[in-house]
Amino acid sequence: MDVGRLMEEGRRFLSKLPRSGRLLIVADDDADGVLSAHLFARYVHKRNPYLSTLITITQRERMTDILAEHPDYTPVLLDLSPTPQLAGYLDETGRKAFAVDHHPWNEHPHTLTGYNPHLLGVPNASKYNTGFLVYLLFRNEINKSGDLWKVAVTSFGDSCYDYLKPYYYGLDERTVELAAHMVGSVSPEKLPVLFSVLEETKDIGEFVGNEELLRMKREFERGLHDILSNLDKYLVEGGKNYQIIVLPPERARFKSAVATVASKRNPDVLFAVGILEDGIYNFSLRYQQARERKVHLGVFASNLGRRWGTNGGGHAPAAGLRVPEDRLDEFIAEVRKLLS
Ligand SMILES: [Mn+2]
Repeated sequence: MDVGRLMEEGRRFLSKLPRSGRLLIVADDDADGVLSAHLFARYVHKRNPYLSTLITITQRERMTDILAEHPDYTPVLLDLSPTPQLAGYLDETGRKAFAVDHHPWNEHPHTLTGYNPHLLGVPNASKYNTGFLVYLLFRNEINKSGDLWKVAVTSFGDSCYDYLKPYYYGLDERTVELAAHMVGSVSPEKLPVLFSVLEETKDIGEFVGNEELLRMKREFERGLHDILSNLDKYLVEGGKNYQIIVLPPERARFKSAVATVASKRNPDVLFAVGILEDGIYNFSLRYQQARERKVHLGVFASNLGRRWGTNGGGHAPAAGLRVPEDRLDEFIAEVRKLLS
């Protein structure tokens, strides 16, 4: 069974981690990344008390800079697939790194030890989200400490929740959803608040009752609603089955939520929602009908990222892609071609 194979591979992965020294946990800035970072740091430390951990939440294209800024740490990437830049950096420096991830990998530098179901050829590998993989690594300790609800929350937005439900038997689904939205609403500068709440709460009931996090969630929802009800204002180009939307930089934190919600409301439309920063459009791509239409946004994004020397990648229905400002028309033409 696939989960059995993943557990076995997880044991091998853990045995390769250093027993002492400093770990730099670099995690994606979404609910799966943030909660995985919290769980990984907490349980790797319980297991190896001589390891110290530092958590950084970031975007994929910033990874290499962050590693270079912390030369004395062993990096552990969570929910982030290696970029060509990172592969070049690791190959050049020979620096050892680790990664727990469920995105398809196009790069695999030889000094990177990965724990990723895609590397094992497991079917539907993307659905074993990073939170679930971290759970497999530390499951005895997580079960004992009553932290299983955090694993459930990581998986909520990652389309594997239904599949993983038996593992979370007994949790109320609406409460898990609320907790996932609370995590997803925290702005980057407020992440320390979230991490301290996660350290201190003993169960999901206490977590969803946290007033400060609930206030952040309401604020986020107001902003999201405001954008979604004025989406035409941000439309750059649209056809019958695609919409290219560019939000102003001050709305950057709403980008992926706008893409996800808009595409769930219009499953037969491909949404590209981007922000222009430093001459590059950073797009979130979503297409609910990707699988039925035999479209893989992750492959699409990774090919274009390679062509333009930027970054792209992800899953079939959800991916990220950086498009140089002067390639916007070419990008739109590629979207049309993909859907035709
Ligand atoms: Mn994920």
